[in-house]
Amino acid sequence: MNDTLAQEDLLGLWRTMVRIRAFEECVQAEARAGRVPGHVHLSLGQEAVAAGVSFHLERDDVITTTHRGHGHAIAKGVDATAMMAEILGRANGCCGGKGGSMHIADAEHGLLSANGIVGANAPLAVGAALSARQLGERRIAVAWIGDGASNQGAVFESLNLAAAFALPCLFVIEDNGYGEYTPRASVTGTDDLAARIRGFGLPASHIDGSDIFAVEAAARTAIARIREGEGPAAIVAEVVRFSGHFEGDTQTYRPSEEVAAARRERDPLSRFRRRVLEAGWLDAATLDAIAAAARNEMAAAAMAAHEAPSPPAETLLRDVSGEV
Ligand SMILES: Cc1ncc(C[n+]2csc(CCOP(=O)(O)OP(=O)(O)O)c2C)c(N)n1
Ligand SMILES: [Mg+2]
Repeated sequence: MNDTLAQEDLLGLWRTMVRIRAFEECVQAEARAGRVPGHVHLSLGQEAVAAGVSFHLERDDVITTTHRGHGHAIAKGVDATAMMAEILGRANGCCGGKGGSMHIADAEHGLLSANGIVGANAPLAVGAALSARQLGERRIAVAWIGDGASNQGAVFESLNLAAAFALPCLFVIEDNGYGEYTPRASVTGTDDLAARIRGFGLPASHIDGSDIFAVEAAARTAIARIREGEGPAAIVAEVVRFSGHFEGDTQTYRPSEEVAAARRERDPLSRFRRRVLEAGWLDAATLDAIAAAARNEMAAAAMAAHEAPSPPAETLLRDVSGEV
């Protein structure tokens, strides 16, 4: 136990991180075997941000996420088996197998949508925050944003309106240093994304997103402020994307040592494990058992998806705009 987190909290953070890691390693294997229709974008290496922020979210809170949103969805409570079926295009997927990785939605667990249009989910979160305010409901909205997306006009407008209207909205910028194959520094006028956000009139912290304790603490402060009705807040979390932009990306634009070093030094799971074992907060056998259970859960999810049917052809035009 540390000063602020009980043992069950620490176990919960670990469980969320290893479930995300196991889920995405399974998706990676499925993609490599050619069983995933379309692209998948993995968040391997970024798990601590999803787990640490979502630790402070409640079921009624809502999120909008990006093309790289599996971890955000799992951490928010979306069923991993339904997500796996969705990614593999099965009828029992959480969107009937017709949305796939980039369009996962599950309103019951507060995932309004993933989004393939970079930056487009930010105004949706602001709209959800405005509706919570107008309806007098306590929920908050979270916009997950990449460093590339943080240069989009739609994101600037979202930050501005959230600040102007003091809306209950959290912006989480996961700065993994790349937008597709382009280094952030080559297309961004400042290295200090948090300072740029503060210019819109909301507080923004800048943290090491590989350290779940830093993420948890920043989220605690930001979300407490939002729930108190004091307006929006932002967190800029520096992370390393272990995988390519999409699964199959050959990453020729990036030195291989960059990823190898990050896996050695900035793996959020190894860092957590080292810290809690050194401090004597948790024991290795418990951590290993939780990780093994997560791997079994995700292997079973993949197996179940393999056995499930594809959506029937007659449902092709159902659930889409202009439904027939
Ligand atoms: C409006 C728009 N422009 C461009 C693209 C192509 N695109 C897909 S992902 C991506 C990079 C996004 O980078 P970032 O926001 O940093 O997220 P990351 O992939 O690093 O998680 C781009 C440019 C798109 N999908 N939508
Ligand atoms: Mg990025």
